[in-house]
Amino acid sequence: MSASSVFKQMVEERPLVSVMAAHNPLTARLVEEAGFEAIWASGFELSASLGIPDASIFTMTEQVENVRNMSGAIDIPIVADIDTGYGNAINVIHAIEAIEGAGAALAVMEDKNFPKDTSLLEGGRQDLLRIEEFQGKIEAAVAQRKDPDFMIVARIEALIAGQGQEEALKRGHAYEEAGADAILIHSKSKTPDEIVEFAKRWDGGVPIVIVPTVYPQLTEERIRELGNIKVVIYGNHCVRGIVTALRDVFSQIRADGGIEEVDKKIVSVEEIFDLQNVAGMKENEKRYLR
Ligand code: SPV
Ligand code: MG
Repeated sequence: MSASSVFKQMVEERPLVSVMAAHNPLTARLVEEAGFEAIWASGFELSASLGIPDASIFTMTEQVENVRNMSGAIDIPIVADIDTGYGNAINVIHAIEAIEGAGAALAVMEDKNFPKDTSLLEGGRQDLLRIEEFQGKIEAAVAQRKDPDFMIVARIEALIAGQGQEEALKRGHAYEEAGADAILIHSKSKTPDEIVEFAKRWDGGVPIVIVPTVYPQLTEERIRELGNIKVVIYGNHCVRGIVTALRDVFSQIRADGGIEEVDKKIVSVEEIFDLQNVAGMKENEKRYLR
């Protein structure tokens, strides 16, 4: 079964699919090891890992390469964040061909103008695309995919842009009509109320995807109770976890003036060997090195 079919089947059969961000093969392996069902190839995390803002600065090629590297390292599906599709519908055609070819199982595309600004930034530029133009981009993506199970997720930024529930619902219906297989409704409201209201009012036929970064009170148990939210994406907990852990370890080494104490609490070098699949290399050495 293709990665696209695996993901689509999970959405259809499980109460909720839990997806965690990653931005390179090592972090993708840790996501898989923790038991998440898929990887979120997050544009925010890729940007952060490059030390730049998440504002359409890294290129399509960089995200395609990132997805290709991760897909070679893990067996769970990859949900590719393709931002705005890197331009208009013509750019989307190339983006879908490249990202599917790199091993992504599905793609999420947002209805903002290119170049976009990141969604959770206070005072960020949140210009929405005209509905008809985004419908054209969805239709281009649907026509371009090779695997019919490669889901095209249309991401609605109306709540992020402060345009309200009516606009968000209208866009959801328009995007479903254009062929989207799911909608992602994003919110930067500090409470889950806005998302809960959207989910209750959503009467379309396709499932909902959410990214509860700023309303973490909405647990998986509560999401499942809502019924029509089928995918939860933890958008940036990989890079935030790394920064938290590294600040702790690095400051302790500086404070202690050495690594003796820290050595007792960080993973061993052998655990890194495992994550590098050194054992696989050693087997190959036995077979092929003569
Ligand atoms: C990402 O992780 O790249 C996202 C989610 O698109 S957010 O940063 O919340 O917009
Ligand atoms: Mg993103």
